[in-house]
Amino acid sequence: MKKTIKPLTQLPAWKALAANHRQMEKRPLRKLFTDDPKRGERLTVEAVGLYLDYSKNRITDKTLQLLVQLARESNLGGRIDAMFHGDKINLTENRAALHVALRAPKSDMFIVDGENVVPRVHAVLEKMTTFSNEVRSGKWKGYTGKRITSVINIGIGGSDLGPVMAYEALKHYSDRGITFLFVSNVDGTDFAEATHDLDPAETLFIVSSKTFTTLETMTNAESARDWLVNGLGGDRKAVARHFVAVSTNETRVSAFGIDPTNMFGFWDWVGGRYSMDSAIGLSTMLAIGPEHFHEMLKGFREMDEHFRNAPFEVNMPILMGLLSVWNNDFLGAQTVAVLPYEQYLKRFPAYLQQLTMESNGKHVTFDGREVDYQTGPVYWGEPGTNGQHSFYQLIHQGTRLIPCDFIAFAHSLTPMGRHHDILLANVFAQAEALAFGKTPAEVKAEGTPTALVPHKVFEGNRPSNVIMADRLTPKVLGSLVALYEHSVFTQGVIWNIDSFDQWGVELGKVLAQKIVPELEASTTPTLAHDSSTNALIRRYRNGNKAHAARHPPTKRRQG
Ligand code: G6Q
Repeated sequence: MKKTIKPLTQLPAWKALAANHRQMEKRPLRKLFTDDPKRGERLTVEAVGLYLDYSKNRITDKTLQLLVQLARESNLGGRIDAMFHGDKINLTENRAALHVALRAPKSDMFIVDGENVVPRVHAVLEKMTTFSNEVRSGKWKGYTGKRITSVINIGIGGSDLGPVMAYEALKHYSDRGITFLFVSNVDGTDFAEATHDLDPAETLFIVSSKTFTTLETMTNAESARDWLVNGLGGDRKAVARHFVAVSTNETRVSAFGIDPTNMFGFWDWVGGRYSMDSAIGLSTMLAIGPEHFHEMLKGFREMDEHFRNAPFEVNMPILMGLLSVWNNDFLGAQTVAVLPYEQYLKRFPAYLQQLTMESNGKHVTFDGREVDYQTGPVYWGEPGTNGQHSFYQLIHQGTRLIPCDFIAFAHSLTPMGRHHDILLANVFAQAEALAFGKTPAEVKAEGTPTALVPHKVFEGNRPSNVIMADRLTPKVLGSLVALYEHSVFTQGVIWNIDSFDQWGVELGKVLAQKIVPELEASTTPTLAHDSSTNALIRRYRNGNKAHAARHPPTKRRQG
């Protein structure tokens, strides 16, 4: 039953939070920590192998209590139940958002439109397992009888960012006898560079596309098919041994020439950016093996259960989501920096950019009213310590407030001398420096010349979370991703927006489809865009014609 909720800014908890924020101005982090020596142990939560220290946020116990009240007044509990019950919570697309079913054990039930989808999920997992074992063991042979030594995932957005991130994150566990590559950009350079040194006879393509209509993916898949067939003597039968598909669209997969027996399915209730643990993770399973993949699913599942069952006050994704709302809407922070102190997580910020910004970059509520508060912040980041020698300056001493999520592990997967102690010393030091800074008195006491004092002062009072785990395992990665998925959901519920649609990507796609024929036309097209777009199109066409005149096709082929 839909519960009627007042507009967000009319909720009692929202108003109380605004008042609480005014009081907080007088209570910087230095004072909060001095007043409460146990704060750094108290404002923490531990669940499913992850430890979150959120004590360095600009909050008091009262703030926390009000944030939890805000979650209750926003019916977060009801919305969580609706998600897990397979309700069509993606209202604008009239779909369920049931990614939690992707990691359900066989014994669980998740119902969509009256059907338990768990058996279907496990049937696909079993098919992925058989295929992965065959490729990894060398049983699966290419068209000329050679084993597969290179796998290229062709996909974009949700059909790329998760697979790339997971491959990089779990490389330590991967089969080093196979090279994994990811082609997403329609810029031909992406494909050309990926295939540069590869032998088609040993290459397998996974065409990953939920719809199997995405322009970039289909353009790359067609180029891949040409490259493969030409490289193997022109026989199109070779496609069957070198192409598999991950999709929901069997008709289009067949039309492309991929045997549907080599298609791995998923469903419309899996959003692209929530799909890395579906068949979209086929490249991940090929890389790390089915057992590790199942461990990753277990990590997701444990976080799902925690999210569904833990009281709001000790619920890690809910706390992270609420703190993000606080920083964004009350402290006015416009971005969040994600800073993993783990080289294997180098693609994690890019992955989170889609998860967070495509989900919560919305300006109207479910019922189409324009919001009068900020929604999703900009996510960005780089692995530490590299960022320290570049953009951290602005975080420490710039004029903007940038909350940081630091992610660190107690153990390195590649222990080497003192490296890990130095790495971890840095992450702890950064969170400490951001929170407590350095006062003018402290700077003066170091004998700093008076004129330099203002330059060396660190205001501090900059909020951060520190997320720690024992080591980066497949299971921990699953829990970490689910932590952010549910934190994003929590924020979307508070803001009363649809976190599962993405209409904002449509307009550019439609306009590009209109411009392609204008660029390719053999005669000068009539252009009806604005003067800027018209001029750019003309400039491109003129440049191309001049280039073509200088390099006629025959000459280019010889070159
Ligand atoms: C993700 C979005 C989007 C999508 C890509 C690829 O949530 O829907 O990033 O994943 O546009 O779509 P296809 O998988 O259909 O090619």
